[in-house]
Amino acid sequence: MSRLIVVSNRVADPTLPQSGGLAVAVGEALSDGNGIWFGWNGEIREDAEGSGVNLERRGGVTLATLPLSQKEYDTYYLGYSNRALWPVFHYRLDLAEFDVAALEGYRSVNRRFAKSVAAMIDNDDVVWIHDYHLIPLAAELRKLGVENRIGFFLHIPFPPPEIIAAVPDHAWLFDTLHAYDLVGFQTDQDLSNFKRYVEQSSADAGPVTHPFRNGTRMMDARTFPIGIDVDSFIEMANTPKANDRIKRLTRGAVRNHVIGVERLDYSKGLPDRFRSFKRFLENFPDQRKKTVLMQIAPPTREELVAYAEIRTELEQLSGAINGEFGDFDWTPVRYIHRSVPRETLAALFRGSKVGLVTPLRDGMNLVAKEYVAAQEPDDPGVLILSRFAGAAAEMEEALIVNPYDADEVAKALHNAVTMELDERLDRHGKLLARVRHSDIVSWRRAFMDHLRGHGQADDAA
Ligand code: ADQ
Repeated sequence: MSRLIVVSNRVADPTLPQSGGLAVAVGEALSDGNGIWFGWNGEIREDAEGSGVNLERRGGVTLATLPLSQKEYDTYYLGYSNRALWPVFHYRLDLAEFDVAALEGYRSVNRRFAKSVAAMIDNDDVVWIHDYHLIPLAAELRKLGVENRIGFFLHIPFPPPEIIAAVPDHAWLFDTLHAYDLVGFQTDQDLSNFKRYVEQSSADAGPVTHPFRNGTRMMDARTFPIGIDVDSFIEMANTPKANDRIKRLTRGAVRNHVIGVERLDYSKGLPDRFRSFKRFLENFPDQRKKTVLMQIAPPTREELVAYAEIRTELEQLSGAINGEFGDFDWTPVRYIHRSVPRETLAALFRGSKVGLVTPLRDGMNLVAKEYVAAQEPDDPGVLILSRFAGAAAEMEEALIVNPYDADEVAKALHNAVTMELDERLDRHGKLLARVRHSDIVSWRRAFMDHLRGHGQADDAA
């Protein structure tokens, strides 16, 4: 069988448990065929631009990594990927910053990655490129004469064309997507936004066909909702250590733990969540002292102003709620601003009566799926899920909320903490079946089957 070459901004070691589901899934896809995982090693080095690729074997996979220079990190990574594309793709034009140097850095790192990847490709290899950092990579590979099958998966949302219209050079950027054989999105909504964008941008060139044609090349675009490794998460939530943690968590007078877990990112809706929790305490005074919101939000992209601002806002909000409502024996909001081992997360999910997942916009949201997997099947907790998470398209038995509406979220919280066992069992059983149905293995198999050309030609979304 032909080899698989995966390219992503960062490379994770698939043999380390903390690398998470995606790394493990990509690792499995690679070890099936002696594959290579290519990307940045996380280092910033002054001599980066002249340095070669470092090769290491890890559990049947070759990790091929290179460092970035400070300038590349500032322009490609912080500048264009995370100051321009991340906010735009999450519908936040108000936070997007565009500048020519950042765009040039983005293009030049994609060119540098392409040169290194092209040097490793054999004739029948297939290439799978991940996420918004590397959109133009296939186009750069094509320029170097690479004719292999190349796929792209976008982990974050694809916004409506009316939003993309505000991005300088969007025509260049999205035109490069046509260099792929397959482009995958998380949800039908993202796919439909992409199709509308293609239709609008080629309005003068006649009707758009699917698969999309660009000269002699055909690009297929489809939905591949990502999932989790369900059994390994269940196992993690049920170790003796996890049981011990849960006992400690549920000791004392408080009966209802509400858990929130995400990187501290403005797309995750944390200030709105804290305001909704405050509204819950205001509107349902009988729940005070019985309920605690535990929010775990490790820092991310701290060099960017928008991220520093949200940190300050959250600290103020949690302080204000605790000051107004807290008592000697009860702290309503427990806010933890650091990373936590995955096994601890699994235990916290299982020990919490409510999973509160309320992003303002999210590609999928794996935390929602992990919360469901971790629940005690005989006494499960309740998932509250934002309608703006990609996961909401599948997980309709969650309590689906509008995260901007504090009263609605407060009501859902009340509904969740008072829900009878029968209803919790019914909702959880159906949700777990869905999480199992579209798990991480089915996601990567579906994508790889289509990329290798074995997918159904006539089931185009
Ligand atoms: P993220 O925005 O990172 O991913 P998410 O899908 O929720 O969001 O995945 C986060 C992962 O990190 C989960 O596995 C979670 O358990 C873990 N995690 C979160 N907080 C942690 C903490 N404090 N300590 C340790 N682990 C923590 C992007 C897109 C999503 C998309 C995924 C996968 O933004 O929309 O679902 O990629 O495609």
